[in-house]
Formats: sequence, structure tokens, C-alpha cells
Amino acid sequence: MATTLTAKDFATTTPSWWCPGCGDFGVIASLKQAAADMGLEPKNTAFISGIGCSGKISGYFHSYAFHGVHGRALPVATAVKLANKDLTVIAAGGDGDGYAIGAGHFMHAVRRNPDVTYIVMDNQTYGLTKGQSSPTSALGYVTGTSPAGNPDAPINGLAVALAAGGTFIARGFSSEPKAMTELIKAAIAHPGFAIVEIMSPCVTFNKVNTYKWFKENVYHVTDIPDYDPRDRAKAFDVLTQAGKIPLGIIYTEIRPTLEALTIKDAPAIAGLDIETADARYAGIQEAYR
Ligand SMILES: Cc1ncc(C[n+]2csc(CCOP(=O)(O)OP(=O)(O)O)c2C)c(N)n1
Ligand code: SF4
Ligand SMILES: [Mg+2]
Repeated sequence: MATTLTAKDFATTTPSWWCPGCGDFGVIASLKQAAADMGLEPKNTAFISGIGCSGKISGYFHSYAFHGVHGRALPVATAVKLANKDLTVIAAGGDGDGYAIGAGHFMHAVRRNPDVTYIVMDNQTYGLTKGQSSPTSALGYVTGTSPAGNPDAPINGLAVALAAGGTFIARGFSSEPKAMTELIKAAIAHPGFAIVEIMSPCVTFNKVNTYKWFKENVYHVTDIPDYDPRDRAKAFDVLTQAGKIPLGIIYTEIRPTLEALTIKDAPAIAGLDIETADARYAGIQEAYR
């Protein structure tokens, strides 16, 4: 008989690293709720994260997990999906992880369209390394390493994803748990690469983009009369307009996934001869000792 898991079943005993009030708490809570609502099982789920405060998230979610190298969550997640297409594969990281050091991987994962859900926890700063400006920091953002203000224009990650051929593009706010849970569920259900950027305030270092600031500066695309997330031109328009930040499912389309175009019906890794693979791996290790 199948057991029904609750959000609590996706918790781990790993002590939390995050500062009290960090937006990332909202993200993990919604992710656990989404997993429970969708009937995901830890043994069929792989969670890959990058480096950053946000990257710690894979340690707080009960599933297979890989806390990888800075900016490299997406190639690992893509490989995991190709190795075992039956897994639900989720990747997560920060604005720095995804849009700075991982920017190349980000664009290519988007265009390859593996069935992977990617959560970008955007706090518009490098939280882990104590608040330097990141690719999404506003022009003029003052930090210890940019005392005269950040001179670089911010990257619009979701517009980049749309230009790169993204098939599911959404944005949430960590202070809106129900809406965020629904976005994550829709992203996981989407057959292809699904990016959910979540505005997740860094209460310790970013004193500009606070919860209050976001509340005053976001709106929902569902408030636009007749908004149709299948309309690519309109999605571009909404993503690139100056002014308030759009939330919700901004764009979605269906096109073949990477695994459908490459491995097709190949068996999952469970069908491979692991003993042979282990022996080969041991040989490689020996050669580099
Ligand atoms: C190759 C490499 N370069 C730089 C770093 C230092 N570093 C660690 S996390 C980080 C940025 C984190 O920012 P972000 O991805 O936005 O995550 P946040 O901490 O804000 O959640 C940097 C530059 C590193 N760990 N590895
Ligand atoms: S430094 Fe910022 S991003 Fe990192 S845990 Fe603290 S509040 Fe969150
Ligand atoms: Mg960040």
C-alpha cells in the first residue's frame, strides 16, 4: 500500500545554517509542501544544489542529494536525469551560482530542455561570502567591495532563459508560500526544463531589497487581463518592462526533452551492470593514486 507523505517527511536532521528571517526558509517550506502534495518519494527524487547560502538547501530536503561545485548544479542535474530518467530531478542555487559563475551552464541547460526543475533563490547579493554585489544587484548597490556603488547593470535571468528557448519560466516570492508551492508543483509537473526564480531576501546583507521592498515592487501576471503564458512576445514584454517585478507562470510551452531526443527508451541506471562499473572506477582511481 502506498504511504502518503507529508511535508514533515521531507525534513532532515541537518542543523540549519540560515540566519533567522532568511527568505530561503520559505523556499524549503514550499518545496517540502510541493513534494508532499505531488506524492514524490525521497527514493525517487534527486536534489542537486550549487554553492552559497541557497546551495545548503539540498541538505534540508530528504531525498538523494548532491551539494556540488559553485555554478555546476545544472550539468550534474542534467547528467543525473540522463542516467536515470525515472527520477524527479530538482536543482537549486543562488543568483550568483546560476547567473554568474554558472551562467554558461544555465543557458545551455535551458536550451537542451532536460526534464529538470531549477529553483534560483534570488537575494540580489552574494550572501555566503558576506554581501558582495551579484549579477542581479541593482545599479548603485553599495557593498563592502563596491563602496561607490555597483557599476554593473543587473542581469534579467528569466528574460535570458526565454531568449535561450526556455519552456517554463516562472517567478515567486518567498513570502507568498501558497503561490510559491503551486509554482514549484507546476514546474515539477512540466515535462522539460522549468525555472522558478524566487525572490528570497537576504536579511543580513541586503538592506535594500527587503521583504517590504518586494511587497511594494511585485505584481502577479494573473492580474493582467487575458494574460496567456503561451504568448512568447507578451512574456518578453512583461519580463523586460521597467517598473514592478512580475510574479507567476510567465511563459510555458511544450517541446521534446533532452532525454526524449537522446536516450529515448533506454533503461534507467538500475539496468546497468554496476559491478563492472565499480571495477572500472577502481581502476581509474588506482591509476591516479
Ligand atoms: C569556484 C568558486 N568561486 C568562488 C567561490 C566563493 N563563493 C562561494 S558562494 C559565492 C556566491 C554565492 O552567491 P549566491 O549564489 O547568490 O548564493 P547566496 O549565498 O546569495 O544564496 C561565491 C562567490 C566558490 N565557492 N567557488
Ligand atoms: S547571509 Fe543572507 S542569504 Fe545567507 S543565510 Fe543569512 S540571510 Fe540568508
Ligand atoms: Mg545570492
